[in-house]
Amino acid sequence: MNKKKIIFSGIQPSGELHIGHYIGAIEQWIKLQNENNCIFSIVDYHAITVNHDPELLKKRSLEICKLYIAMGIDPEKSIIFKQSDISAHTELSWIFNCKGCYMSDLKKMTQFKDKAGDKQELVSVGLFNYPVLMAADILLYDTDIVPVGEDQKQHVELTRDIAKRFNHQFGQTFKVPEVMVKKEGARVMSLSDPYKKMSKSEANKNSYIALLDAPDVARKKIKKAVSDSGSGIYYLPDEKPAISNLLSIYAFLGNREIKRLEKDYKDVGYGDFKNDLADIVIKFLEKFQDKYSQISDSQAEEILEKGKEKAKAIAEKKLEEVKRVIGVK
Ligand code: AQP
Repeated sequence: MNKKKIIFSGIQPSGELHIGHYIGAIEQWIKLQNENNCIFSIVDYHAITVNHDPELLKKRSLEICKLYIAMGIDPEKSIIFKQSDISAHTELSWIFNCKGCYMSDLKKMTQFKDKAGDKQELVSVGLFNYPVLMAADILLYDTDIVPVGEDQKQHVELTRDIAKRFNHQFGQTFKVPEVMVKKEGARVMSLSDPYKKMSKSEANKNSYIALLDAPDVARKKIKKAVSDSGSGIYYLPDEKPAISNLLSIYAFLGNREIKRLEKDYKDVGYGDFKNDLADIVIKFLEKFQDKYSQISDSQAEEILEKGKEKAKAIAEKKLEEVKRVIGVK
C-alpha cells in the first residue's frame, strides 16, 4: 500500500488573492488533498517583510482562510493554519539563518532582486531572508511535496539545499522535499504588462482579477487588459505575449484546449474574444463566491484554531529534535 505523502504549501496575506493563485497553486492543492496528508498555511509573517497595515493583515488572513474553504480545501481532510500561531516556524528559521544557509544563496534569489529593485540596501532584512523562513515552514512538517507556482521554485530548491546541508552537518534530521510545479498555468501573467507575473502586491488593480472581484469589475478588467499589436487570436508567447496569456487563462478556466480556441477564434476580433473570456472568468468566480459569503469570520477563526493545534503538535516535535541535535536541549 502506498504511504500517503505529506504536502505543504501556503500563501502570504499581502493583498487580494487572484486567479493566478488558483491556477498556479490552489487548483492542485484541492486535488492533492484526497490522496495525501495536506497542510496549507496562511503565511502571515512573510507578509510583514514589506510595509503593511496591521488591520488589513488580520482581515486578509481570515479572507484567505475563507477562500481556501470556499474553493474546496476541506478542513476535515487538510490542516489549515496561520504561520504566526506557531512560533516553531520563526525559531527554526533562526537556526537555519545560522546553519544551512549562506548570504550567497540569498543574494541569488530572483524574487528578492525583483522586489528590492535598486533599493537592495534599504529594504528590510526580512525581505532578504524570507526564503529561510519559507524553508522552516516546509521542513518542520517532514514535507514530501511542495506544490507552488513557477516563481517559488527557486525558494523550494534552496529549501532542499538547506535540508541537505543540515543533515550533512548534524545527521539525518530533515526530509528533502520535492517541488511540484504544474505544466500549464504555473505563471499567469499581469493583465497590464504580459512580461510581468500577475501579482497581488501590484498597485494597479487592473493587472489582476481578484478571486473576490464582482462580475462587472472582472469584465471591465478583462476589457482593459492590454492586447498585442496587429490582430489574430494565436498562442505565440514571444510574438503575442498578451493574447497568449489571455488564451492560457481561457483554456484553464474554461477547460478547453488552446489549439481548439485558436480555431474557434480564427476570424474573431480582440473585443469579442475578451467578452467571451469575461463570461468564462465570471462563471468561474461565481462557483465559489456564494459559498465564500456564507462563511463567517468566527467560523474561519475556529478552523484556524483547530488547524493550529494539529500543526503545532507536528512542528514542536520536529523543533525539539532539531534543538537536541544542535546542542541547545
Ligand atoms: N501569477 C501567478 N501565476 C501562477 N502562480 C502564482 N502564484 C502567485 N502568483 C502566481 C503562486 O501562488 C502561491 C502563493 O504565492 P504567495 O502569495 O505566497 O507569494 P507570491 O508568489 O509572491 O505571489 P504574489 O501574488 O506575487 O504575491 P506578492 O505580490 O505579495 O509577492 C505560490 O505557490 C505562488 O507560486
